[in-house]
Amino acid sequence: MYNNIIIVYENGILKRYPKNPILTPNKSNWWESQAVFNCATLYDGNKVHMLYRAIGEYENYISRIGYASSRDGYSFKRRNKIAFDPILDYEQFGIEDPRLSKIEDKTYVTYVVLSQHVKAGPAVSTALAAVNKDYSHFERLGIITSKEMDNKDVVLFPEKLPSKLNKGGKSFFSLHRPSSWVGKAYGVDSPSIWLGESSQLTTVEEHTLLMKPEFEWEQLKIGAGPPPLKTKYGWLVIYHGVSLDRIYSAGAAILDLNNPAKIVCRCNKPILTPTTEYEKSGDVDNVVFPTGLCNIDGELFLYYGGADKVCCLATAELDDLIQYIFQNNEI
Ligand code: BMA
Repeated sequence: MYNNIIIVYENGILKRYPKNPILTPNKSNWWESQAVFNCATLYDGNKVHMLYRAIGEYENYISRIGYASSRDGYSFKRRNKIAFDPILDYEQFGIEDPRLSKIEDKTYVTYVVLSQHVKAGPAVSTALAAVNKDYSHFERLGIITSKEMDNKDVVLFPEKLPSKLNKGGKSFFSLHRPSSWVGKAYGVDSPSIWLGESSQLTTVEEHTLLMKPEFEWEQLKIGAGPPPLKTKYGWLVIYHGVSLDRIYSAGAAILDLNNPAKIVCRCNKPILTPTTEYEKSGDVDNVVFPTGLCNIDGELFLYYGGADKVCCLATAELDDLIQYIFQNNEI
């Protein structure tokens, strides 16, 4: 029904940084000369640390990861050297879309790997690495999704939460998007966001369907954006939703603080949708792809990829965004 129509969605509550994009390709470094996008961020109370996906050539389209940091959240200083390079077998076709979480005082990055050993069948998995304090060393902890299927958009909750598996205990939780878990057996018609529970960060033992596409602007598929952010209202989950005509927008929901399987509130409108030139036109057109979220003194900084070409920023007061989600709640 919507196939041939370009739908223009109303824009949300976030304000774009007027000096967007905040990072553009750097022609003097071969590895980031063509595109820099989909950046992970982590605020340590002093600095915003950023890992971003970088493309240096279109022949093989292999992604690498660069590092940048900022004192104010707006202007970023980049390191010249590649921060994280695909060197292992399972990374050999690239490492993409990092997401940063701090858990029990350690920094972790989940990242998409395109690997040879899944190339004959599914091609996309997610791996985990622990990151040292100055983001110069990545201790690889292996692939954390099942090798039998494509699974990306994996993000980790920053703390352990009450377990469903082990009464009275606590577990690690994650969000993930198994592409093939679609159909009657799974209760969904298109790729959806699942909640994972586990006793270790490197495996998932229990899966619960959390959110499936509900609205026109996310009808094709949805996937988690940045790791959930703890607020007094619940876990703030920002995700991407893709329409049938392949417009990528950002959506938002709030999960119960002690039971992340419970959706408190879900916004029926996108909170940000491609509108500007740098979101509408790039290596893949019409893409807003959120991957980083920081709360800096009550102001939310949402970092996102624009059209698979540049890194961008949009901000909102935390309370305003929460109010907007409640006002447009569909649950
Ligand atoms: C997704 C991922 C993202 C990308 C988006 C839009 O499937 O590959 O890295 O930004 O598509 O092309």
